[in-house]
Amino acid sequence: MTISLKQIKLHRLKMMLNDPFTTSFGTFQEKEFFIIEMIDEDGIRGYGESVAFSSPWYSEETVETNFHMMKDFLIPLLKKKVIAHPNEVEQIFSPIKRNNMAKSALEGAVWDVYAKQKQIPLAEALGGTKRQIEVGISLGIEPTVKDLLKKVETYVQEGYKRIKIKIKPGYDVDMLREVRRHFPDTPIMADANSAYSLADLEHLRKLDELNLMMIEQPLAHDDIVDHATLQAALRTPVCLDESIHSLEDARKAIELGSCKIINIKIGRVGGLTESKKIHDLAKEKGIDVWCGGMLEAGIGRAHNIALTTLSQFVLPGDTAGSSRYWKKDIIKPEVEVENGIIHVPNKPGIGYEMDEEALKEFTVATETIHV
Ligand code: OSB
Ligand code: MG
Repeated sequence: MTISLKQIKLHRLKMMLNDPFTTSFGTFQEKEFFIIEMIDEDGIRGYGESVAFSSPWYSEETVETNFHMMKDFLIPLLKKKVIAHPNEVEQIFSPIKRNNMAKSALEGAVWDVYAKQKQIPLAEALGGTKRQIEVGISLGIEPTVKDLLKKVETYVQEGYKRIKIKIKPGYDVDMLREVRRHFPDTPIMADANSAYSLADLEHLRKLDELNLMMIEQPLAHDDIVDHATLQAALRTPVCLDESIHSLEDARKAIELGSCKIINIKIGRVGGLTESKKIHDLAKEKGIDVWCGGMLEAGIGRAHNIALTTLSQFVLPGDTAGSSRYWKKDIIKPEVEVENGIIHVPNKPGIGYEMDEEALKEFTVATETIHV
């Protein structure tokens, strides 16, 4: 069996988050992104989602650069290609430097087509074995600690397996101490999105009293050297997010001792194939991994669920239920979280149907390309 693509549709969507989400970089409530629909010669449809944001605060990619890369460089590379296995897509895209989120959006759709052709769940195609996954939730910066405590209470009650809290200078140790006082036994972690430098080392050391699962990306988005210095000085495990774009980055970070944990985001590392490679290396080296989130709609969420079924995803990830983000998601059924658990769908491919009505409602433009 091989994959021969006939058509690729780039659907540009605009959706409103239920609640504004604030990080150390700013607040957003509206999300614009691409859903990729690939149709093969037998009419099988595979879906991918680009996780790039409208502005380049998290990484250099944006919705607009993704469109440019997909349309003008990446899709032309797929033209007239017969693909035997989705693992080959990474190689096909290798003439193009970086732009991992654009590559990943397309690669994810190829994986979905592949699994649907074989009539197996995407999780199985990836080599995942878990039938259910444990998930946590990521909470943005709140106006007051009281607001935050209320949110933590809500999601602890709902059964989420860990609570991640965004931090920034001035909203960190004291706030977390307060959260810890109210929730002495809850698995809690903090995500700084690069808001600190080594000059804050003494301050960050205070986190060691709070029994946090980890601190995520405390230092620069492109650093693995200072993180090694920090990790050597902290008992709290350091987890890298923004700094890891590839298997090679992961290898170097592990060798340097820059982290004890890696957050794998499919888009950030260029796709499911690279995600699997990082997972396998982490497993070999005894590094724990978990699946990070990018405020995805249902298609991206489905890919995250499938990836998380791999065995070294031993820590709960960011993949909360659809309703935490959206009044209405674009898949049927929506992603449901019950007591912190998602049951992995066993239908072929991503295991969720596109909700065509919702897709139409949220689409602002579609580009159809024949391949
Ligand atoms: O750093 O993990 C991050 C959201 C947008 C961009 C970056 C991050 C996040 C989150 C939320 O933490 C994850 C989610 O709920 O999807
Ligand atoms: Mg992060």
